[in-house]
Amino acid sequence: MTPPGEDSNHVRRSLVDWVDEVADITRPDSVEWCDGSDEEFRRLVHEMVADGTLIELNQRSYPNCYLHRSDPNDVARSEESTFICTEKEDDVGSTNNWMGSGEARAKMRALLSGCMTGRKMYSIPYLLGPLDSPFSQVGVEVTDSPYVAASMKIMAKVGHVALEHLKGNGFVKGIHSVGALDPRNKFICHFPGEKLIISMNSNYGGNVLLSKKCHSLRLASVMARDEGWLAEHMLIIGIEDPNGAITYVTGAFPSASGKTNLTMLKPPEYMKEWNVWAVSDDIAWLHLDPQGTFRAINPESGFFAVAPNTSLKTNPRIMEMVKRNTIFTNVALSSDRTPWWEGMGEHPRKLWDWQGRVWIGGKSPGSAAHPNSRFTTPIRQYPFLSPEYDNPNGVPITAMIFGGRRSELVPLVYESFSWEHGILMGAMLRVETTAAASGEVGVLRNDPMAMKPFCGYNIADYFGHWLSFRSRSDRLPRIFQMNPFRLGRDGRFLWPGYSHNLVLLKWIVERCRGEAEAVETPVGYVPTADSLRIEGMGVPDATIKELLRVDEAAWIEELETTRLFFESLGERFPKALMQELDKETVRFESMR
Ligand code: GTP
Ligand code: SPV
Ligand code: MN
Repeated sequence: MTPPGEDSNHVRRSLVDWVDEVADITRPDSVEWCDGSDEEFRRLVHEMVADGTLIELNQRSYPNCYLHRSDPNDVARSEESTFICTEKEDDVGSTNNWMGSGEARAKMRALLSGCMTGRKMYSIPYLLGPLDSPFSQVGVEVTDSPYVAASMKIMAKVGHVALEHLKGNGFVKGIHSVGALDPRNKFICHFPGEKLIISMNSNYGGNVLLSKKCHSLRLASVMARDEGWLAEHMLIIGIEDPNGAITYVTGAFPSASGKTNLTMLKPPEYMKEWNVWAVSDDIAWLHLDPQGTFRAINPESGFFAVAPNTSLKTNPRIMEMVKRNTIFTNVALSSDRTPWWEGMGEHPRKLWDWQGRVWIGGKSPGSAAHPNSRFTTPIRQYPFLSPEYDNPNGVPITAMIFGGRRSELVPLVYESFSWEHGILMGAMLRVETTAAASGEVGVLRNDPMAMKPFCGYNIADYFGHWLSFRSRSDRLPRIFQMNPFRLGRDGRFLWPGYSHNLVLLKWIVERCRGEAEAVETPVGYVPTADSLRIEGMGVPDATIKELLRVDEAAWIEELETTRLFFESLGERFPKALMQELDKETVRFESMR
């Protein structure tokens, strides 16, 4: 693509000027404008196969699929290197890392100076969201990584289409350089005031596909606060019942906690007459329509999702989808040049693990695929993509679900009493950490609304923003929580999960219609065992009862822990939310 040089449109002009400015600082040998075409993708891939950046997979069984191996020290998002850069620390709050914007600018400028010398700089204009949607946004990412350039073609609408959608409100600017992959100088800096992202010394998706978490969540959440909408770490699905009626719901679960799998759920045998249509597997932008209904769009055009434990058993729809046009990162490679990961099935006799070490006969020590190995696939090729995916106005949301990995305590599924109580449910989310971010796995931590790593401003203000919708609408979605991750005494999952999660979705849909039965408990409306039971489901009644149990003593402790967390958020924490917590505490006390 030639740079849109002669263009008279001043916004396009300023985009080109900005790219020139970055090139003046970073000093690449050349600048290439990406047009997002298949031809360009083939060329990028060809170059990367030639220099070993990508490995071509078996083109008969995996056409147009490639394997990328990252640096072993650069395999997940790195929260300790992620900063929100503003003037005042209080603007970002205690759940974010803060850097003064002046200091950050100086630091980044020094790191960027000449960092692309000897390399090509790719300039990638991208559009997030449907064509001609009032909610879509334009960004431009410049990067010296061809892996990022190729992946961005999958994740966003790249090229002319972005320039055509440039409007008066400008565009988000992103600068990425792999630098020397120096971990001590790894920074992912966000400047909400300038709609600017600078990412240095990483080449891992979540740190470098800047359209994703950096733009669509951290910067967009700030815009959403200022403009009265929501940018959330949420899947969006349409649940079709046997009569063909479709109910749209969103679900906020933390990283590596089941969003993609719920989005691409294949109904089990005993619910064959139902279906789940995918709108988004990771991010939702939600705007109130004039009637007060939240309408959700997916800003993304591709999936960047977890590989391990995906199998024909757990999720055949994903297995089928990733068989073409997919870039795998850090999975293992079988001797027939097909990808392999833990949980896929039988361990191949010979394989190369994610670091390229060969193992023959028997299991590789450690894991063959990295626990956070992922694949990038265009959303268009998913056969059950909702026809409403392209709707410029988004889909109307009836319910929102919060969830996360919680081996104990949290019931399988239940409903909040009100919008405010639902916000409490989301704000209270305390879940086990996963391999999606560097650091220890399985540690309980607060991850309110699954946005701990992604909210670009003070989380106390964020709760206030959620509460503010009450006065703007009387058609707010119902709020639920689900937890398919409870463990039994034997350390195994009590609930079979995956396709069986449709049982929970059915209950949620029926609750919204005033149909399914529930019992009132201090934490919300919990299903009766009967209301979840379906002929053929094969989960023993005793297990369902255990999964629905509200453990009074453990919940009271949870509320106390939550109170400490809320108090740690300081003066800006909304009183109305503390009152919701008080009310829940009183509900338990009055039971005694
Ligand atoms: P991000 O892309 O990091 O935001 O993650 P995600 O929320 O989309 O998670 P994903 O669906 O990719 O699932 C992460 C891991 O959890 C994978 O290994 C899945 O196989 C596993 N998983 C997903 N759903 C279930 C479930 O219902 N039960 C169990 N036991 N595991 C699940
Ligand atoms: C997550 O970690 O929540 C992801 C993957 O969706 S990443 O894009 O790396 O953040
Ligand atoms: Mn995610």
